[in-house]
Amino acid sequence: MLLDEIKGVNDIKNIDPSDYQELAQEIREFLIEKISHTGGHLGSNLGAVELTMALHLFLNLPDDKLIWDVGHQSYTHKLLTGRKEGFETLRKFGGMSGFPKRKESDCDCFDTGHSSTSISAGLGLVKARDIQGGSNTVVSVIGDGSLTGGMAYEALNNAAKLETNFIIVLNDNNMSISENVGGVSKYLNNLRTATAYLDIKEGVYKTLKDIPKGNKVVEGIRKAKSSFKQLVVPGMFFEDMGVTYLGPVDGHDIQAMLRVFQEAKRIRNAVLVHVITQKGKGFAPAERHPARFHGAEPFDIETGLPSKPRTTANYTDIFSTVMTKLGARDKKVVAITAAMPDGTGLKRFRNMYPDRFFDVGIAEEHAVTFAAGLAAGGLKPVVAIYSSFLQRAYDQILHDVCIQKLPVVFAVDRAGLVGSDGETHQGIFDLSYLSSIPGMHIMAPKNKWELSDMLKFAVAFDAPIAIRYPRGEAYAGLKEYRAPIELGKSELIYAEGDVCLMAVGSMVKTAETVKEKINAAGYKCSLINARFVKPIDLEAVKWAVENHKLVVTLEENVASGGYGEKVREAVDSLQSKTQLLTIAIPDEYVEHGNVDLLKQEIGIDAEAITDRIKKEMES
Ligand SMILES: Cc1ncc(C[n+]2csc(CCOP(=O)(O)OP(=O)(O)O)c2C)c(N)n1
Repeated sequence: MLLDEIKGVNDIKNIDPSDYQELAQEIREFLIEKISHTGGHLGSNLGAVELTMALHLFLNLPDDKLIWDVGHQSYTHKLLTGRKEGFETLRKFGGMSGFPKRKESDCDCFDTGHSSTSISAGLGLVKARDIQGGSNTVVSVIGDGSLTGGMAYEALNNAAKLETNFIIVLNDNNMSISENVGGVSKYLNNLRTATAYLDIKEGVYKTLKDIPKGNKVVEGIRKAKSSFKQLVVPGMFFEDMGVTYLGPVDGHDIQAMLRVFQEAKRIRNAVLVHVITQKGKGFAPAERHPARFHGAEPFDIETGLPSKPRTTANYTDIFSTVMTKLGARDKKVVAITAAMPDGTGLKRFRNMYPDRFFDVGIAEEHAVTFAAGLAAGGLKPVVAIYSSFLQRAYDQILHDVCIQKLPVVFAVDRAGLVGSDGETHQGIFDLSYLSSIPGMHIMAPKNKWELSDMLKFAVAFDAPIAIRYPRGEAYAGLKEYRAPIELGKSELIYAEGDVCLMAVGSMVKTAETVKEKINAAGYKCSLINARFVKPIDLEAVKWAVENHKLVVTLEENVASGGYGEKVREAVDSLQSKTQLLTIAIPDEYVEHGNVDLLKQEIGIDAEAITDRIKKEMES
């Protein structure tokens, strides 16, 4: 096995070039086998095998710096930097992360997870190099999907002033998670078909480089802005900005990429190398269904089907169904996603009402202000964005939606712990950041019926409102508790005494188990489903403190700025002596791992909560 010869960084340089193809094949087989057990970002990684090999052959890590945008495609990079054993524990608690982590290797020079950051970070590393007199090479690798994110253009705009080398590799597989969308995608499509030009250009450059001072002439040609060039040079958009464009080059041809990278390294400004790859390459099911294999659950290698087929509906399914019903009922209902039609469940809405569906690309900030515009124009926009990605749009929510009190509905999916994607993807801050914005309203459903009721309530509501719901199976318990949703009103589920649990969303289910355990320990236990985190139900808080010895708030959000803090404030204002216990996620970043394990680890599982309550009651 060639792969066995790679024990650490730069070992790939000892492999004979005639064996590169075989090594690529071994890497693909290795990744398919491992990810079939652990789950992970298969498609993006299979597409980037040769690109990563070429970059490792070209660069001298860790002195040179390699930044992976999003970072979900960094598995081959991990393999080539001595982390083969880590794949046994990929994305598991305490194991290897699915994303680059500085704490994991000195070859991971910058942590990523959210898209479109790599050019900014790379430019920072370039400037740090230049100011300190360094000479290392800096490469940022960004996908065509990630190039739809506004931050990438802010960085390109800034990089255009550069007078030293900075290489940006555009890994273009024509796909985001789903089909890439919009003008950028269209533009790249045109460039892809311009391969004939590259052949001419390469030929001319080769000849020029062989003559004395030929390199200078090559540079001169690159910088020239003749009208002829305007007509024939692909990548004019980048070139006009001041970023040299090279390509397109076949991203599965290592030698071709090495030639272009060497050429790119000589250029004394920012240079974009356009590399064409195929998502899922080498595994037929992933080639056929790139969206399904973007982030795959464990699967059967023979069939490509999930090892554990899903039998129950998750919250996204419920959201998806209710959105189609609301779309049928009211022509003013429109839906917006930032490059996640599959993940958010809006694909069905898109299929049924294509004119009222908008995939804006990986552009959460734009998605929110665009929704504000739609609302100002008289429509009822529902923006579905994962909790952690919505963090990006804080100012747009405040400045464009809430100050103007526009009726935008935020469907905040993946709220709470998400598991194997780790720190960057945990949705544990939304209650804090959303509730700090005046004019925002926030709900969280206890079960699948309540999500449906809340969504209907939200669409009829005439002000900014968010519904946060978690990843995974939609709770089907407590079906009989379905009192109509009323603004700022919680729902009393059990009224007993001693301990009162006030739980938000997903924690209502946990609270039911806690209640059983508390009852078994000889205490009475009431349970309130908070429903609203903003505004909170002050009457319910009053009832809780007046009728119990201990009030316990439970939420899957960090403690700082969360529901518990709001209840504490309310209790303080009542000047009550009732004890208060806050169950929340500690103010820390929670790493990757199975969600149940993570909950145990941070003490928000039923066992740990019960123990804490018992201690409080005994004290
Ligand atoms: C801010 C943000 N929004 C959404 C996502 C979810 N996401 C992860 S990868 C991805 C698509 C990236 O496409 P591309 O850059 O072309 O990489 P590919 O997977 O095709 O290699 C998206 C939307 C994210 N990581 N960050």
